[in-house]
Amino acid sequence: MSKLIIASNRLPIRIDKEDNEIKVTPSAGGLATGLKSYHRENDSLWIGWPGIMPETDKEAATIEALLKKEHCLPVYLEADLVSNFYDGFSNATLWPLFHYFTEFTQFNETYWDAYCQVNALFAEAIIQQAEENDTIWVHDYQLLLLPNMLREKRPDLTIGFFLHIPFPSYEIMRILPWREEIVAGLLGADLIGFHTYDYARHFKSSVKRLLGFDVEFNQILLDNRQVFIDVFPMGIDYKKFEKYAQKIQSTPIQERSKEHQDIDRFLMSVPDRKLILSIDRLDYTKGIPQRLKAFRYFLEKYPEYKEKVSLVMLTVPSRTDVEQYQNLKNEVDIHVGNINGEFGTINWNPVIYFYRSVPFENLIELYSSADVALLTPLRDGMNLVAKEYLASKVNHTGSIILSEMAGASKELGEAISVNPNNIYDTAEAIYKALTMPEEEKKKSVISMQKRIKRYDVYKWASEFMTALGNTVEKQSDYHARKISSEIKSKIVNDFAQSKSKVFFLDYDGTLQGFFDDPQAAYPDEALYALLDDVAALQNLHLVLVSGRDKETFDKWFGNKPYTLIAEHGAWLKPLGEQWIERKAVQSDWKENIRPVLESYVDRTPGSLTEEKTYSLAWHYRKTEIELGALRAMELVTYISNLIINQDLEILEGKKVVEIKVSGINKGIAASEYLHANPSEFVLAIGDDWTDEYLFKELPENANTIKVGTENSVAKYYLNNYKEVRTFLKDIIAFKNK
Ligand code: GDG
Repeated sequence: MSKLIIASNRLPIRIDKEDNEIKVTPSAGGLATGLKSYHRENDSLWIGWPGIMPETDKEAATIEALLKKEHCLPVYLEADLVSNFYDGFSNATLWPLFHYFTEFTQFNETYWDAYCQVNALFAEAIIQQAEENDTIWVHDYQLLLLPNMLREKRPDLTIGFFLHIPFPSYEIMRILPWREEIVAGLLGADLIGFHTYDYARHFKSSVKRLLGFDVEFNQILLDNRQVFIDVFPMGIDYKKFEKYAQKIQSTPIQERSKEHQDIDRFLMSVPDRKLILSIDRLDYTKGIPQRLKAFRYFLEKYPEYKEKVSLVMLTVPSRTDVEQYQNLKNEVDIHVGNINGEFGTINWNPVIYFYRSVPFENLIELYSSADVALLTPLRDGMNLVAKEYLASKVNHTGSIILSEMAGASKELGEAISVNPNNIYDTAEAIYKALTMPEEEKKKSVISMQKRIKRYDVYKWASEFMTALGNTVEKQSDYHARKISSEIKSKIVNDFAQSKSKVFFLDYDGTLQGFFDDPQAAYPDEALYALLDDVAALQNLHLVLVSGRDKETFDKWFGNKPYTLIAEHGAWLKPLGEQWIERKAVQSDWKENIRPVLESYVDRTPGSLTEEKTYSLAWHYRKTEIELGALRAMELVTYISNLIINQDLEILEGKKVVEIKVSGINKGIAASEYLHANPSEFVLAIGDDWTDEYLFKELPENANTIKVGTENSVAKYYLNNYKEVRTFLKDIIAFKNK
């Protein structure tokens, strides 16, 4: 049975050395907290950096034994590497950039080299452990190159990737000097998951713009496989929080922990005293100074809350070696000092500030005691604290103020939503949360709880794994039909044994690649030579069947010994004869359509029209990608209304919309040809939607081949026009044997 290997920068436990003693502590942070429950239940192997480099073999053995108990395996990193990879490229380049802090983003070759090196070390460690067809689940921004490194070495593996932080808009992503490498690194995965639809949308936009791959809904069509993109908002171990909160609720006050009794005493010492809670790593993305400014403004505007409200701010030390984090710490210290100095009294500190992490039990005590959770990150992939706070509210009390920039805000629609940069609105939100009627609070807490209880971390992980399994099934259908050496021998054998043969070959995308200007895609010398060799095969007819206009086709192939079918079948040039018009129709319809297409050219820079005998086409290959697709959709709707009751139809090809006389398509043309020239062996190759007509109309025993990875009725697949050329060469070579 295949196993699951989880790979993330940090392991769920952290190894430290204190007074020569090896110590194990649970890792803080969203990923570790969320995923460790799933790991425990699913007998997976977790590979990551334990946070320490052993000094002796004995020490390494101790560390590995401790990790093994937790089903973990270490990737050791030298101190230099940690500094350039972790503090450097991960936290001083990717982290600020992906959270839209371009002013903090550092570009440094040494950081980049270390990042590549560490990703390669992870790939090596995984490959050593992975057996055939195992599943690898890679996590987060520290390992963006890993999926493709694994894919290159081990194509048999099923690879999933989940990004825990936002994926930024293309306008931000394009700033990065290594943007193409990063996006290509991720595309090694079979499935890439994000917390929200916006992040997925941004990623697809970068794929299209940076690497030029086509994206169809949630699939990216690479040359040789598909990558699936989907949204999986991460959940928490809901029951664990709920259970623990219930336990403390039912514990009599005098039996509670010392810390909890301190909180109780503090709240009870003044009637109707309220506690606002905020918990985050001390990180500039979390909006801590803005939050403090908002709280200060609240105290100024609503002086009646003096001595009645305190903000308990738990900030967990994080990335303390990075300069911005040290600066932030100083800034927060100053804000807290100022507020407490200005508003505090002998009996009251407006801000109760902790710069440390607390044990899980104390965390739940804080969640259960707080009247309001004030969570105002400037950007946050998800924000699990919001969900944990709600899960701990077993009495359905409390309210939550949540930044609209946190991924969690998409699911927690009943929270009081704020723009964290607007300190005045945030102050008003605090007032609203404190004065909201109990019934209203209860209603919104219950409805949010229902949602996050259902979609907890187990559901999140299992939905991801199910989706990953499904992508593999979809890929395997494609791979089964991909022309292998066995399929190729079968086709070549049939070919050799047949007395009469015909090849129907599409041109653009099948024999030649795409160019921005369609006229630039003329046949190169190698292609002419190849087609001549094909046409010279005994008992074989070569038919080129294309949507191209007959003039271009005539110029390129008019004197060649091939049959030509142009304009999707409107024109036929049998071998050695003149062009024949297959259907006589009037062309006055063009007068109505042409101005419409011209207006689309004016409004869509980069697009152009093309006129053929039976059709008018609007090409948008060179336009801004989304604008072109949007205009194409508009154009199709508009023209559909114009051509009602006319003998016309619309074809949507690759980056082209074509309006043409109906009853003409490549399939009808090819089957008429076959009727007049019956053949034992039929081969048809095409890449486009319009070639599907060809595949459908041909007899059952025809060898139909789709170029590309989109769904097709064709029997087989090849990846691109280069593979088509090689395939044709192989047939010729066989004959020469
Ligand atoms: C990243 C993304 C995304 C905090 N203080 C203590 C403590 N914690 C635990 C909380 C929570 C976790 O740390 C923090 O998770 P967040 O989601 O809020 O934020 P990040 O660490 O930045 O996580 C984030 C997440 O990945 C998951 O995909 O949501 O957007 O930035 O679980 O409970 N735990 C203990 N003591 C503390 O003092 N025990």
